[in-house]
Amino acid sequence: MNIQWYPGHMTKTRRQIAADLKLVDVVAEIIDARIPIASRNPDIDDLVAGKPRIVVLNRADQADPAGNRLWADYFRARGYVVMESDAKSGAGVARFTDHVQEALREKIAQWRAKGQVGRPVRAMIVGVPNVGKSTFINKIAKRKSAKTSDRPGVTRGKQWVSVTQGFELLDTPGILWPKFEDERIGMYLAFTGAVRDAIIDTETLASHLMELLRDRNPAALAERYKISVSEEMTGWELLESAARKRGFLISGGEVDLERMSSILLDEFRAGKLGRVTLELPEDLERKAGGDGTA
Ligand SMILES: Nc1nc2c(ncn2[C@@H]2O[C@H](COP(=O)(O)OP(=O)(O)OP(=O)(O)O)[C@@H](O)[C@H]2O)c(=O)[nH]1
Ligand SMILES: [Mg+2]
Repeated sequence: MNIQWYPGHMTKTRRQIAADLKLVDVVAEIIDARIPIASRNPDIDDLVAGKPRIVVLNRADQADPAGNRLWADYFRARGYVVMESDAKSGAGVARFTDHVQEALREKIAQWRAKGQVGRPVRAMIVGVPNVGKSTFINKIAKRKSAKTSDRPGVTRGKQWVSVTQGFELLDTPGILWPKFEDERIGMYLAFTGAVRDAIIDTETLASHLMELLRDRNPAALAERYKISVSEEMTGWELLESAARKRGFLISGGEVDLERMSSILLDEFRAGKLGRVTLELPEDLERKAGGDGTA
């Protein structure tokens, strides 16, 4: 399976982000708490070189709470200011302002020393498509300034949103990178809806998701589809079993795997399969030999 999705406008966005960096004091990287590895742009360090950074584990409501804690510790241990949020309900977002202050502590002291009191603070919000950047900004600003929707590629251009006088946020369109170094990354981004479905074979994608859910949250899977789930079952077997249970049949007694696949993906995205963290820090260590930068 080869997933690539790098439309032309993303090249433009990267250029725009690089150009706008000089206008901001801090960069908040919004990542999906269910897939903190896959939803992190591997080029981000180069792209935002030297700016103070905040890592926001968004969609924390859809991820496993224990997973959220592990990831927060992981990023904190690497020197990032970290927060968890559910931008949809607004839980956790109010702490953003404090985190900005924390990330800018040295800067603010320098400004003060130079007599620059009341200097405005500007934060750039970056992340993959559909992770919740615009929703996060709207919740902080307490009004619907930025357009949001449950599909990737909604924000098309940059937009400044003023939170209070002297505190502004810059919304940016979601970006991906030209090449996924590992095919799993494209797949994980497709599970969560960061890349469009149309570019991937739905059944293959769903069978992989079934296997992950089998390993990470078998109880939720069994409960949702009223099927028995065991370690030896393949993703295809699980899909077939769920399709039968739901009565998705096509002529000749065959099961309609395509229909079941779309439903599984929709239900996963809608949070109906429980809170699940698909990637854990230990996956990185296994893969990268422990340096955590894969
Ligand atoms: N459950 C849950 N849903 C969220 C959260 N944050 C955003 N959403 C939903 O995710 C969808 C996408 O949100 P957007 O704010 O448009 O995402 P975006 O990152 O701005 O997307 P692009 O502009 O396309 O890059 C919307 O339907 C939001 O309601 C969250 O923390 N939890
Ligand atoms: Mg947006």
